[in-house]
Amino acid sequence: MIWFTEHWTEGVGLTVKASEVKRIKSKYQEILVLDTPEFGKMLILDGLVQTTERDEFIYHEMLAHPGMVMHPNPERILIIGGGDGGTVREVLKHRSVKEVHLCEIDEEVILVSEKYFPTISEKLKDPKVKIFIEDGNSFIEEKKDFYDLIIMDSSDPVGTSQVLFKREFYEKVKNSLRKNGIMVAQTESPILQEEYFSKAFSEIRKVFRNVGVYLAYIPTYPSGMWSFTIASDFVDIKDTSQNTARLKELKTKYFCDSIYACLFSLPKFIQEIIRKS
Ligand code: SPD
Repeated sequence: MIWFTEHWTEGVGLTVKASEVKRIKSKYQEILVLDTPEFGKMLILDGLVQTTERDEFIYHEMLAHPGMVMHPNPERILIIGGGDGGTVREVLKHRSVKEVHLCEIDEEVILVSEKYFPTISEKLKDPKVKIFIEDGNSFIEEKKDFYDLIIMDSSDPVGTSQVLFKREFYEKVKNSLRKNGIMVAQTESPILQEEYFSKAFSEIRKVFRNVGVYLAYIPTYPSGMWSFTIASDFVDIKDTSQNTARLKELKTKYFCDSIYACLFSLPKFIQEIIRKS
């Protein structure tokens, strides 16, 4: 048994007791799989927790479903990052989906997930899924007016992921969306990573006409309070009274109609951060 700590800030961290299952040095990062009594297996990239068997559903459902439900008919989906497959699994719960493209820079993440996280990666071999081992920032340049929903399932804004939090990247995302297209990105903790959160929001707002922020509570992510930013030029994302029949059909454990109805209800201090961004 070891004690693993993810350092959330200089003075705060998450520490878990675990047995080490696998440690791999890929071309891009160190991949660690731990087995913990409370959270089951945990996937860690360069010392940062990406997902755990116990709470992954919260993040993946909340990243995938709000945008999928808001879109009038989501057929072609792009996921950037997300090599563990959790977001793929969630988008495939929607009957309208014809094609899912997964663009992951590090093939090792996919291989590790297929081996150690079968319940998360279970849909990666679905015939609707096409996997591209590429840098999302370059991949997206070649696809114009193509996707209905683009989901940024990136790791934290360090190393190769930094570029995915910048205005130039969001411009490319917008060009790759069809009319009625929607983009959603994980945008870090508004408490412990306020600067990243606020910067991502302001960069996205420079590019898209309609932008909204919503939250979910994820125990193994810094502070537990996690933000997602969703944006579109043509869909009125703030109107969560649309398409609710589709929502009721979904088999989920966290996302539900009452969460959707008040998706954009935010604590006052977050409204304030957004106002100042
Ligand atoms: N600090 C954790 C942020 C991780 C976001 N991406 C997770 C990928 C899971 N599919």
